[in-house]
Order: sequence, then C-alpha cells, then structure tokens
Amino acid sequence: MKKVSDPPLGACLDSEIECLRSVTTSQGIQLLDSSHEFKILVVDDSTLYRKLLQDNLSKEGYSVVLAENGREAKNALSEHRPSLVITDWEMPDITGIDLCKAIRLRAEFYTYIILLTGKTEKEQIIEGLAAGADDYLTKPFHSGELLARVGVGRRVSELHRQIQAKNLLLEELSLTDPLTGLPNRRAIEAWANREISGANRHAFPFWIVMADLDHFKSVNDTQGHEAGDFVLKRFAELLKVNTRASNMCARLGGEEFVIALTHIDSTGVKTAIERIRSQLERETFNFGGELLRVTASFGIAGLQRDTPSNLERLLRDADAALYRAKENGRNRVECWM
Ligand code: GH3
Ligand code: MG
Ligand code: MG
Ligand code: MG
Repeated sequence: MKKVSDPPLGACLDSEIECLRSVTTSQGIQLLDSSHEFKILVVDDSTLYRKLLQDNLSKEGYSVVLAENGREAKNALSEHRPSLVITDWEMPDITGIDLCKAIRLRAEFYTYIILLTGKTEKEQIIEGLAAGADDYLTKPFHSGELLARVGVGRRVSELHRQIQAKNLLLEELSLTDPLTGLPNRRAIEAWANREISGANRHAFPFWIVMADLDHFKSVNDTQGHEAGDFVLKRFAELLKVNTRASNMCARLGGEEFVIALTHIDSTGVKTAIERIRSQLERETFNFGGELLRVTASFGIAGLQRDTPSNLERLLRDADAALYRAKENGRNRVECWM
C-alpha cells in the first residue's frame, strides 16, 4: 500500500519538470527550453507585415524568425523548431492553409499556429481553422490583440510541451527499476523479444543470463535493509559497466537480475559473465567498520541453432542453470544444456 507520507505523484512530477528541462524527444528535440526563449516563426510575403510583426514581437522579448514564402517557412521549421507560427494566407508558392496542413503532419511536438490574413469571410475563417490553425487574426491587426493572442499561444504551447515531457518521463519510469536505475522486467522483455525474433530470423547468437545474489537474505538480516540496498546498487553498477551498448541488463525484481547478450559465442558469454562474477567476489563492502563480501550465482541459456525459441523459454532454461549453480556451491556460472 502507498505510504501516507509519500508526496502525491503530481508533486513528484512537478519537481521532475526541472530536470525535464534536459528531456529530449526521440528526434532529439529539447522539450522544455532552459533559456525560456520562445521562438516565433513569421511567414508573410509582404515586407511591410514581416517588419510590423517582427517589431511588435521583438519588443516583447520573443525570438523571431522570418520567412517570406512557404519554402523558406518549411526550412525554418526544421532548423528553428518554433513553438508558434504566424502565417499569412496568400503567398507565391504555397498557401498558409497548406502550410498549416503540413505543420499538423509533423507530430514531434505541438506548434501553435495563428493565421493572419486579409480574408475576413466566416467561411474562410472556418477553412483556416479546419486546416489546422489554432487562431485567426485579420489584417490590419491591432498590436495589443496580436500580443494577447500570441500570449494565449505561448500558454497552450508550453502546456503541450510539459505534458509531452511528463509523458516521456512516465514512460521512462515505467521501464526503470527505481532502486538501481537499471531497466526493469518490462523493459528487458520488450527489448529481448525484439532481439529474439531477429536472432531466430537471421540466426545470430542470443543469450539470457540470470543472476542471483548468494545468501542475500543474510545481508539484510545481519546488516540491515539499507546495506542490502547498497549491495544491490553496487551489483547493478557492475552489470552496467560490463554491458556493451548492444546488450542489456535489467533487474527482474528482488536480488534477481538478467543480462541479455547478442552476437557473441558461448565462450565469449562465459568469459563476460565470469568477469562480472569475479569482480563482485573481489569487492569488499564496509558497513560501519564491518567488512563483508558478497557473491552471486549465474545461469546461462542460449538460442540453439535451428531451434526457434522465445524469451519465456530462455528465462526458464537460464533459471534452471542458475538453480544448478546454487546447488553446486554458489558463486559460480552454469550453462543450460
Ligand atoms: P540464495 O543464495 O539461495 O539465493 O539465498 P538468498 O538469501 O539470496 O535468497 P532468498 O530468496 O531466500 O532471499 C532473497 C532476499 O532478498 C530476501 C529479501 O529480503 C531480499 N530482497 C529482495 N528485494 C530486496 C530489496 O529491494 N532490497 C533489499 N535490501 N533486500 C531485498
Ligand atoms: Mg500574402
Ligand atoms: Mg532469489
Ligand atoms: Mg539469492
């Protein structure tokens, strides 16, 4: 059950927002700009209107990028990733309507669009909003109204980015073990299942290694739970530094971990795992002056050539090998066969 003293999830997330300033999407876009710079792209083929808009917006501290046609606008969108676009309707190459539609096809993050045009008919306003514009202003514009509407756009755009950043954070949290920072069971299942289908198809080697700390209960019993947590974190670090970028390690739960390795033969796996085993064996943990050594047992299972398998099966086989390692005296590596 959730402890009463725990801060509500929303509060945790709000404090996370600060560190989220560095969160980037898979396209490498920084969601919350630490400089608080708010970029606006102004698209208009009229030199006069470009200047008018730039003057008004710059005075308010907005960072303004100018484009005089649709082609320039598209380039500027990719290069500057503005949060808000103010676009004219009629332009020599593409229309503001087409530009709205093109922007809405880009799903990386929300771009707020204000259509600024001499067209004043209701049908035209409807067409503009239907094409993806968020707001509609007619020329000649009132500068106070322009800035007020840009202010609304800024609020909406920042909300969108915060939600997107929180969603990315939640996704990451749902795949991470909070104690060790390692990927959790869900994360490795997703990754390993993809790798295994590739390995079955293209016949490359794939290995699952289960690791379990030896007599770990006695660490908790004699040194306390915090000491136990410390050992778990240290073991996770050892796994991490020994895991190549193309492989993955995860905490399954409790004192059980799993390492998945690809593109390596059986000798290579045994060497890699033996290295981890002996590194842990050599560590000395100092708990309030009391020195302690901790060991772990490992069970290896691999995809057999020409015998398609699945993660569930490999985990079961690796667990059987791990069981044998325990039976044979612990602090050792065994392979399933
Ligand atoms: P064996 O060598 O057979 O694996 O013995 P063991 O004592 O390691 O195994 P057992 O399954 O009996 O005990 C596992 C212990 O791991 C019991 C539990 O308290 C402890 N444990 C599980 N999760 C955590 C955790 O998050 N933090 C701490 N400190 N201990 C944990
Ligand atoms: Mg025009
Ligand atoms: Mg266990
Ligand atoms: Mg154990």
